[in-house]
Amino acid sequence: MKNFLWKNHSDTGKRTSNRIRKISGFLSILLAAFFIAGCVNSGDKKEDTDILLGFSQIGSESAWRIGNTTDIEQQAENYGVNLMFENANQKQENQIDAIRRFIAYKVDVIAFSPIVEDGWDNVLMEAKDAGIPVILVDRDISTETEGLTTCLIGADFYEEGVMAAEYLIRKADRIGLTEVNIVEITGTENSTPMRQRQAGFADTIAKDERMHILESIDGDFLKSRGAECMRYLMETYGDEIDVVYSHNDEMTLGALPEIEKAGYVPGRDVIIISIDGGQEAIDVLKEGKINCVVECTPKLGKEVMETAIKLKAGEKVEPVIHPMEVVFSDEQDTSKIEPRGY
Ligand code: GYE
Repeated sequence: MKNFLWKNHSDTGKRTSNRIRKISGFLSILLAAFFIAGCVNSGDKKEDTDILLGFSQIGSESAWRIGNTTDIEQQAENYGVNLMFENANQKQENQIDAIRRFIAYKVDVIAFSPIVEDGWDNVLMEAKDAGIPVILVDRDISTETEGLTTCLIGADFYEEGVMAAEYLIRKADRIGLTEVNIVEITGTENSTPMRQRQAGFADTIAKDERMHILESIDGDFLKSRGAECMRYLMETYGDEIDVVYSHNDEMTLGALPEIEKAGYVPGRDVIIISIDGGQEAIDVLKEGKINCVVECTPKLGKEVMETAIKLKAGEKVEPVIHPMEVVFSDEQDTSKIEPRGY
């Protein structure tokens, strides 16, 4: 038996110990499976009932991402799926290496959240040649080649952008704005949520003549970048800014103190619209410093496990699964919002 190739890129002590538990649990399951397989049929790589799922996560850039990792780990446990988990620390090359390790290890199913849309053809062709089905989780890829992946389990980001814009139009009506100047802080360039949250929002405000985008700037889904972007935007546009549309909570939470430092009250002087709906942002919505948060749920683990089990059994799966999502805003009684769990 070859050495176990699983590298642990995790950055928190808690997760490390969970993983270590999982590694040893997983190793014993695997050894038992190899033993049984060796007795019954030396050609089998493990027991038929066993599912081994390789999952390559993007990183730990946000509360959303950490919630997504936790959910994948919990649901793998619930469904009795053996998980080889790899954290790519925001680097596409780490994800490609992880997928190659999954192929070398002959996992049953590969799942991954592609950090950006381009550049996956070669490695996915290798998975296809090895006969390993691939599930896209959370984000999509862009490719000319058919049949590299089986399905996509993730949010409808275009619709999230539409919901953000529709909220803004209602808000502008309600408070009687005649001109609305917007700055947009976008997520990681060439990632699916960045592209579609931008497009859904732009297409929707295009129907309303009051709306103008002063500038869109790349905040990479990071809190620190959100702060930097907002500092620059305040210096450049100052009180021209009526609205900040930020593609995730992390960047929003980074941006808010910069608005305050410039002497404005977020939520009152500047309309703040965010996406994700993590607990921290919802708490700030309740305080009134954020006006609207479009939900994007990280809880995709159940669908991922059910799909992996179907694929292992050779069954057909839905090509696209979108979770249901809602909008939280100052149009509702925010004290009634239930704890978010991420
Ligand atoms: O909005 C952001 C995260 O891909 C939906 O990635 C995900 C996005 C999420 O880092 O917070």
